[in-house]
Amino acid sequence: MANNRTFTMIKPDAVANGHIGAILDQITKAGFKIIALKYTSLSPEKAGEFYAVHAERGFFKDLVGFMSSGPIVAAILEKDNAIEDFRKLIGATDPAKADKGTIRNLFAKSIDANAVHGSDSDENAAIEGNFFFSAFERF
Ligand code: IDP
Repeated sequence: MANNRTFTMIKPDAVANGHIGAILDQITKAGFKIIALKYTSLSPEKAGEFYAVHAERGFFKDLVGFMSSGPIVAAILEKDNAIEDFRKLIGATDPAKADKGTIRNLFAKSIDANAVHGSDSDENAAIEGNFFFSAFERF
């Protein structure tokens, strides 16, 4: 099943700004099938664990603070070539550099509050999906 699933979060900024419906609409219109979906939140500890790969970066503390600042939506998505196609759909990390019409271009305001997460590899998609969903919660 490699190469056909990715994991996403709608981040606290986009949830707070009322963009859940519009973002899920963009995702499904782009051909992604929702395999698992959850409205939840991250404690600072859980956010630190999720982003552990960035622990040494200067922005880590702000990232953890931001990601635990309010509710998020977590989802597992399915589509051929899911990782690459989803990263194209969301656009560059910095919304100022994201292509027109991408989710970050449309809904994000800054590089830290950038509306959505998208896995960067098949391996991380599986790890991140398992972080949020038990075997009973995904199809
Ligand atoms: P990605 O989310 O586009 O894969 P990563 O480099 O994996 O980007 O960074 C993870 C998250 O960390 C980004 O989505 C963003 O929220 C935050 N981030 C990355 N670079 C910076 C930065 O230079 N300043 C503040 N936050 C950053």
